[in-house]
This record gives sequence, C-alpha cells and structure tokens, in this order.
Amino acid sequence: MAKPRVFLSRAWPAKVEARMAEVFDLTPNKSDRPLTPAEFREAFASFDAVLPTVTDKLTESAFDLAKPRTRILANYGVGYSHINTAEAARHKIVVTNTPDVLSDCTADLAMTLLLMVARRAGEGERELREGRWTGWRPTHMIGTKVSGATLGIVGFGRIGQAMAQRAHFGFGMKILVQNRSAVPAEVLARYNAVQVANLDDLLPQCDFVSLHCPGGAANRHLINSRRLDLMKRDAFLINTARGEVVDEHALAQALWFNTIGGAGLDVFEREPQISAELMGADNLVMLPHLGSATAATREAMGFRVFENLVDFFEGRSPRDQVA
Ligand code: 8YV
Repeated sequence: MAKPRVFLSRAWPAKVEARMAEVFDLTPNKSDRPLTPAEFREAFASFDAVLPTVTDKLTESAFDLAKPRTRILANYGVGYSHINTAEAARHKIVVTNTPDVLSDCTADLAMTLLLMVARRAGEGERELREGRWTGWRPTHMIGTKVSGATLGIVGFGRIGQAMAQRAHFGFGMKILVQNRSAVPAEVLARYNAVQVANLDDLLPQCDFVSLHCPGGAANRHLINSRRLDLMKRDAFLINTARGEVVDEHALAQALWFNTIGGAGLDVFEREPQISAELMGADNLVMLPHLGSATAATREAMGFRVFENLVDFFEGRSPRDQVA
C-alpha cells in the first residue's frame, strides 16, 4: 500500500521529521513561513494529512474547495482556535491536537511571566543593560511579593492545574479557580484550591490572575475593560493562553492608567504584531509565544502528532481527536 502523503506546514524538530519520513510520504514546507489560504487549498487537494500550527489561519476560505484529499488535520499544539472546525467537519476531516506534553513547560512560562512582572525583572534588566543603574538603595525598583499571595486561575484544565501545582507547592500561594464546569473536589483538594462561581467573583479577590482557558469565539475578549476594572489596582494579569482572550486595547489602557499593577503576556491578538501602546508600557513583560518552546516539549508535541497519524491511518481513533 502507498504511504499516506503528509504535509508539514512549518519546520519541525529534526528527530520528529526524520521519524515521520520513515513511515509517511512526507513533504515539509521548506520556506518555513505561514501559508496562505490558497496554499492550504492546494495542500488539501493533494495530501492525505496536513499538519498545521498556530500560525496557520485555517479560516473558511482555506476549506473552499469541492473535494479535499485530506482526511486529517493533525495540529502541532494543544490550542486549535486557528482552525475552523465546522468547515473541517463539513468535509469530514478529523482534527487532532497535542495535549498533556506541553502542560509543564507552559505552566513554567506562566510562572516565569508572573515572577518577572511582580519583581520587575524586565524593567531591571533594561535599566542595567542601558547603563542606567546607579547602585543599590533601599527604595530601588520595589516589586510585589509573590509567596503567599492569592492566584486566580481561569480555566482549570491540564495547564491550569500545572500552574496551581507550581504556585501552591513552590510559592505557598492561595489558589482560586474559575472553570466552565465543576472541578472535582479531589482535584481542588490537591492544591487546597477553591472554585468560585464565576469570573466576576474571582477577579476582585486576586493578586494575580493567570489565564489557561481555550481561545476561539466563545472566549474572545473574556478579559475586557469592565473585567479589568474588577481587578485590584495592584493585581497582575498573566496570559499564556490565546491573544484573543484579552482585549489588548483595554489592557493597554489599564496599564497606562495604572488601574492594574501590570501584566505578563506570551500571546497576542495579532501575532507577531505588537501594538505601540503595549510596546510602551513599562509595567508589562512580553515574550514571543514561548510557552512550549523547549527542546523536550517541542519533540514530544511532534511525536504526539505522529502517534495520532499512525492511529488514524491504521484505522483506530486517534487519542487526541477534538473534532
Ligand atoms: C505552540 C501553543 O507553540 O500548543 C499551543 O496551543 O500555543 C504552543 O504550545 C503553538 O501553538 C504551536 O502550534
């Protein structure tokens, strides 16, 4: 039997590409740049599997073809709000993602942002590198104590729980949780966490709020100006989830007018574009979507896609089918 034709939309870790090429008829995107909807239509017409990432905007127009050859979209990443799953379903294309393997590293990065913004690490490094540091003094660059503070976690899935693990056991933080469904009591008990009724109840109680919910239309601008106003004046917002979850203009206003203490962002509404109003905010730490960016995790994500493909082409349901 001919090997399934598999298209990789970006360059992947070499070990994963090598393994894929042993089993599949693999075509990588040598240019390693995001593809256009027209290029995706071409890929859908000629490959059995297409393997996209967050930079591929698979909107309605990408699916505008009569009869795709593609039967599975095996996404490299846990979030898949960049894929129009209704359109994929219309063409009977299965969609999979890569949960679990990136939870630790994404939570590590959320904690990195939290610590950086609370302890003014970005500002401090800029001052030092620019030669503006005049030496130690008792009142220099005073930050906010993290240990023992209250952390609100929005979305208590795998990554939210990994964040709670770090915050509770590493920093003795008090954990409040907001989640769509009721979190089992034994899961909350692991972190001595309390689930609140809704987001509006959570926000005024927290010193830090960390977002771990999915992106997509349902959560677009979940954090808007009204909700930012509910946060304490010295509280910090951390986003390693998806850019669209936060109304960036409203956040910039909150940062500029100091109605919140600061923010740490790894994801943005129009990646890789960053608005001038965010660029100029000193009480903001920004990273270029690095949540899962470790060698071990990026390889594990690739092998998880590989397993999903092997299952699919051998006639089993892929374990990570999401649509
Ligand atoms: C990835 C992520 O870097 O998994 C996700 O949803 O945001 C990151 O781990 C990226 O999405 C890869 O597609």
